[in-house]
Formats: sequence, structure tokens, C-alpha cells
Amino acid sequence: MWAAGAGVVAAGAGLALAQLAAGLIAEPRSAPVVAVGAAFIDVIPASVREFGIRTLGTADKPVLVTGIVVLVVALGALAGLAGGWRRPLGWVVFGVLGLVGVLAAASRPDAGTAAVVPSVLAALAAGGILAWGLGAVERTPGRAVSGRTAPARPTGQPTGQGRRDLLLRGGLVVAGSLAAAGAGSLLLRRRGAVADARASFPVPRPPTTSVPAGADLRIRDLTPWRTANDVFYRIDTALSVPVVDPATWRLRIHGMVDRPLTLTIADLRRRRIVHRWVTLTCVSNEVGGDLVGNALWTGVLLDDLLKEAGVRPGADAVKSTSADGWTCGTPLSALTDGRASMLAFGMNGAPLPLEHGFPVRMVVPGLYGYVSATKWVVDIEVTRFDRFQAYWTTRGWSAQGPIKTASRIDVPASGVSVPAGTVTVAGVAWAQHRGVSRVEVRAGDGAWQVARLAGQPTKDSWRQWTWTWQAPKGTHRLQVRAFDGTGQVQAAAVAPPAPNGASGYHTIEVAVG
Ligand SMILES: Nc1nc2c(c(=O)[nH]1)N[C@H]1C(S)=C(S)[C@@H](COP(=O)(O)O)O[C@H]1N2
Ligand SMILES: [Mo]
Repeated sequence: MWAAGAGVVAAGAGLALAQLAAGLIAEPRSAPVVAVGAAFIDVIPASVREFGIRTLGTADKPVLVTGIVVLVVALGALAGLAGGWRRPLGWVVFGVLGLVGVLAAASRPDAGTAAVVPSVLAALAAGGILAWGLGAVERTPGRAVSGRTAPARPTGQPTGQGRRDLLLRGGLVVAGSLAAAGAGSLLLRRRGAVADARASFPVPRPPTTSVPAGADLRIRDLTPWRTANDVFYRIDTALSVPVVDPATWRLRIHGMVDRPLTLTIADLRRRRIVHRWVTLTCVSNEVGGDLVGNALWTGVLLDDLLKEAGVRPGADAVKSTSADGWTCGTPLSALTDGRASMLAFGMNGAPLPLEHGFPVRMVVPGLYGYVSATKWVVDIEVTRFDRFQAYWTTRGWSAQGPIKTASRIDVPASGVSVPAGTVTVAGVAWAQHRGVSRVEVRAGDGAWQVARLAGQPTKDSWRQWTWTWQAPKGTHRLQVRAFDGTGQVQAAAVAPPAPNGASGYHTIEVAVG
């Protein structure tokens, strides 16, 4: 009885901790019970699913969740009994339960790696608490657990003070579990409310979100010119996605200005709205890497807002801060020289996804994200570079981060084999705000050949290119290099991402058979 009780308490504590973890990573579908429920709905035959909906109506999901919780708690009792008999068996039962949770959470189509964390934590916590509880029961006079190591010790129910101590400790675990589950549920409810606010967040309609004619060569396996929101690379320091309510969002523009501003979403919408294609790039992108994406951004030009605030002479920087305290230093000139630097609230015609800065972020063409692209932005201070250091600058990265001209071969993929003869080689090149004027490709040590370029609707976006290769048999090295709008070729010298961006020519190996 005591062992089964310890198992039930341990199972409940595991579920509670998982709920808290799901709340912290702000991902409701990572909670193991929800994940398993969703996976269950996916795998059962449609007829069973319809029967459930018919007989239970809107109660179908609560019934399913309750059923899973009851099952887990029952298996917890089993884990307790099994662990009382052979201690490792408790770990085995909770390990298997955790694995089921991990598989269910990871099988969601949009699951990030963090989605498995709640299930893993739940299994570890439940196993640990069970082991601890069984040990405590065993050490208590008149213990109940069958004697594995000391058959001579008395059996039966714990009694007297020992029994009260055990109940007290069990009660503390239960109370802690309830608190954790409650906190997790509150966090998830908040995330749900903001997700709802996002769903009804109106983005002024761009004239069109379709790709400008000629920009996309539509070559098979070539990265599309426009990057869809759900596959756009994501880089930030946020362990859990900041959840910012657009109704209470405020942006302060202050510092070296004549008229400090505090803006709401409604204030932003009342101003001149622009729609601009801009390619974002991460400074951590390796040569040939994919931390780069192109989207249509909707928002208000920072130049307009800074003019309104009236920048004082002597300022040369803007320090921006996100809702979770991340900071970023951007040269003032990049915000006021006429380029499409903006406070964006729309991405490809939709509200910003929570991961990409909802409700408002900065977008600055030509600068790496770490010095320009503040997501969940809440504060903009006009200042001087000699007065502050931003998050990544204090960690050794350069204060200034203009994007280096770069190019990448997407087709054929590195290491593949292709039949000899006519082979389509294609890729992308970027030199934001300078534009791409020329791309060259070469096979082996042959002469550089000029690639055909797709259209370039804006020099703030990347440019597709293609080259037709008469490929002879053998293993060949292909290399690409781009020239920016000033005619400058990209740096050949190989450099790592730190401290201000990688360089070198993207090189792949192809087997031609
Ligand atoms: N608040 C916040 N904004 C941030 C970051 C961050 O860590 N926190 N990372 C920056 C970096 S390094 C990059 S490359 C871009 C990436 O934007 P994305 O995730 O929308 O692609 O966001 C920038 N904005
Ligand atoms: Mo980045």
C-alpha cells in the first residue's frame, strides 16, 4: 500500500513538473498528457474518433485527458509496487512512460527540440521521487515494503512517528506538485491568450505577398526566394519564447531626442505603413549555412519615428531592448539613411509568429541580426556607441555587423552523385543593401564562369542564380563567389563566424557518374 502510494505521488509530481516545464517553454503541446492525447487522436481509426465526438460532444478532450491522467497514476501505483519489489523496476516503468511522452511530443509536426523536455523531466522526477519515497518507507519502523535485503526486519504498516513523517513528506510533495501544475497552467493560459490575440491581430494588407516576377527561378531543390514563416530560421537567447500581450505592449523611444515617444500598437498603425522585402542573416551562419531567410515585412519606418522624436546632434547609435532584456546596438545611420529599416509587425502578410518577435520587432537591411533585428522590442534609446555595450558585444562579437557578401550552392546538394552531361547548378547570393551584381561558378580549378542571375526586385534581398554545367565523369569540386552592387567580390579568405561573420567561398563535392 505504501509503495503504491509512493508511486502515485511520484507519478503526479512528474506530471505536475511537466506542466510547469511546458508552461516555461510556452508550448502547451509539449506537456506529455496533451502530447499523448493528440498522438492518440491521430492514430485511432476515424470511426472511433467520430464515435467519441458523437457520444461525448465537446467533453471528448477533457475525457481523454482525464483518462490519460488516471492511466498514468494507475501505472504510477504499479511502478511503486514494482519498485518496492525490485528498486530499478520503478525507474523502468517511469522510463517507459517518459519515452511514450517524448515520442508523442516529438511527433507533432511543429515540435521543436524543447518539446521533449517536459516528458524527460517528468520521468526523471517521478523515478527520483519514487526511489526516495521507497527508501523512506523502508527505513521507517514497521515498514511495508517486502524485504529484499533484510528479510529479518519486521514487516507490516509503518507506525507511530515514522508514519506521520512519511505522510508529511508525501503531503509536501503533493503540495509542491499542485503549485507547479498551477503555475504551469497559468503560464500556458497566458500563452494561449496571446496566441488568440495574435490570431485576431490585423496586419495591414500588403498589395500582394506573392513573389515579384522573375525573382524565383523555380528550380527544383533550389531554396525558394520567399521563405515561409514556419521554416524561417530562428535564433535568439530566449529559453522560453517571450509572451507579449499586444494590448499592453508599449515602445519607448527616448535618450538623445527632443520629444520622447511612448507608442502603442494603435499608435503604430496610425502612422505610414510600408511593406518591404528584406533578407535577414545571422552572423553565426557558416559558409554554405542556412541561417538566412527572406520575407515581406510590414511596419513603420524607424526613420519616420526618429524624425518625430527629433534626434539630437552627437548621437551615433540606437540601443534596443527586448521584453526579455536582450540588448542590441545599431548604428543610427543605418536607420536614417533611407533604407527600409523598420519596426515590423507583419511577416509575409501575417502577424509575426511568437518565435519571430510578436507583436513588434526591428528589421534593418544590411546588418546581421545580432546588431539590428531585435524581436519583442520594447525600448529604443538613441545614444552613442561609446556609452553602452550590447548583449553580444560584451561576449566578444564586434559592435558593428554589416553583412558580408556571400553565396551558396543549393543544387546539386553536396556529396550527391549526378549523371554526366548537362547539370543544373543553382543557389542564392546575398549582399543586403548593396545588391548582387554578378555570380561566378567554377568546377575544379577551371576558369570562373558567369552564372545567370534571377531578377533582383530589391538589393535588400538575396538573389538566385543558376549555371549550366557540362559535367564530365569523375569527382568534382564546385565553387561559387558573388560580387556586390559596387563590383566588389566576396572575401576568399576563410574566416569563422566570430567576431563579425564567416567568409570564404562555398565549396561542394559532386560525384558525376
Ligand atoms: N529579443 C531578441 N531579439 C533577437 C535575438 C535575441 O536573442 N533576442 N537574436 C537576434 C539574432 S542573433 C538574429 S540572427 C535574429 C534572428 O531573427 P529570427 O529568429 O526571426 O530569424 O534575431 C535577432 N533578434
Ligand atoms: Mo544572429
